[in-house]
Amino acid sequence: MKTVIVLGCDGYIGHALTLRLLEKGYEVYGIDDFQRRKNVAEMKSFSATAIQTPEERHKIFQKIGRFHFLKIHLAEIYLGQMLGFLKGTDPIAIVNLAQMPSAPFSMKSCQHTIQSTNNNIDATLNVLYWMKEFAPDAQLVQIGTMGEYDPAAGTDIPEGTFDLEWNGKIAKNVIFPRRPGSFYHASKVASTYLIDCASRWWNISATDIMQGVVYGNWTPEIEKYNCHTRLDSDESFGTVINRFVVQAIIQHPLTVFGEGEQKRGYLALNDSVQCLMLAIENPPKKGEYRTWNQLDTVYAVNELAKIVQAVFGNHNWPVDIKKIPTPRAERTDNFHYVPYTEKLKELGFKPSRNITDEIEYLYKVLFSQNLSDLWDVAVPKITWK
Ligand code: USQ
Repeated sequence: MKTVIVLGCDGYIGHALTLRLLEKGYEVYGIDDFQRRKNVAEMKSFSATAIQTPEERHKIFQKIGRFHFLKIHLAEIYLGQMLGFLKGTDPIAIVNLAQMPSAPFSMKSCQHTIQSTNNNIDATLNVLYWMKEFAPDAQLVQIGTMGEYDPAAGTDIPEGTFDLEWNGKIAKNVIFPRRPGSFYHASKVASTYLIDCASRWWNISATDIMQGVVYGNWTPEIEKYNCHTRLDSDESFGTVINRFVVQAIIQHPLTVFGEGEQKRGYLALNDSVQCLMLAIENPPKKGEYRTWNQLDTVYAVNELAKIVQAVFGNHNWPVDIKKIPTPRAERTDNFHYVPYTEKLKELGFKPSRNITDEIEYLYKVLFSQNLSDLWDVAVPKITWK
């Protein structure tokens, strides 16, 4: 039986990935400190899907397969506890989803910036040191973000590295320039360089994934075990499609930021999990640092709002769209955004969920829930200024 360690197994993607791994017969060691639950409560929000307590989740996991759990804050020097928990394991992969994933949350105050960057950078360093000593042959699968790049850079966005031509000379495989859009995104840029160092100095194998915006809540395992992952809609932890769907349910106008022409790459939760499994099951060569862009389709925010409006319209459910000033430091006009996504396709990635079907699914899951209290978290209050 192969072992995978999932850091952040209680989070939005970590929960869905843990279910998939157990269903496929992997032994899973999960670590989490329930920070996401705490941070969402701090936003005075809650998951729109009804989710189980950690204890209830663990019972479900343990019915499916071999699941072990440790509650620990990975950004602290903890080695004793973690060593005891993972002693004797021989993982093929450590998937690092134990990250504070929100740009707005990281911009809320100095304390939130430090909390976010400390969590993301120090946890990554701890994991790298642990791997160096105890799992040198495992692969690190790290969730980075497409937001490490400047979306409006003006050039196409290659997958991680490129050949830099300067003054008539060419440097091969240079890390493509980063220009993060928040302190959260900057913490992921830092992790990219830390992992690249560990790979060059310690021969650690790593897949550093530049992931786009994930949305939705369906995976076959979530359906089979009736075990939803969370679905946030507050300004910090709700990604835009999830926010728009919840706003539509509570009949709040969809909050398009600025002109709404800003483009990003999106992928459904089930496809994010599919890609992570491809990374786990197709490891890089020993000591290789590889990176790819993980997304399905590029949309402008205006297009997303219209798609949500149309799906709800089919249910005779009227939805308004309202443009509000963007609270972020971002371009919201129409710009060139062409990220390459060849590497995942080479590994066999085929999108499994269409955006309309996923929104339709969310409508069915959510429409009977009482979500009116989420009205108060619809309009953003955190600004970059
Ligand atoms: N947006 C709106 N209205 C809203 C919320 C967002 O117009 O009510 C717009 C934003 O201005 C932005 C786009 O939608 O242009 C995406 O925003 P988001 O909040 O869905 O996503 P973002 O802040 O970019 O972060 C999310 C995840 C993060 C991940 C990132 C990938 O929270 O963990 O790294 O997506 S990417 O966007 O490619 O950097």
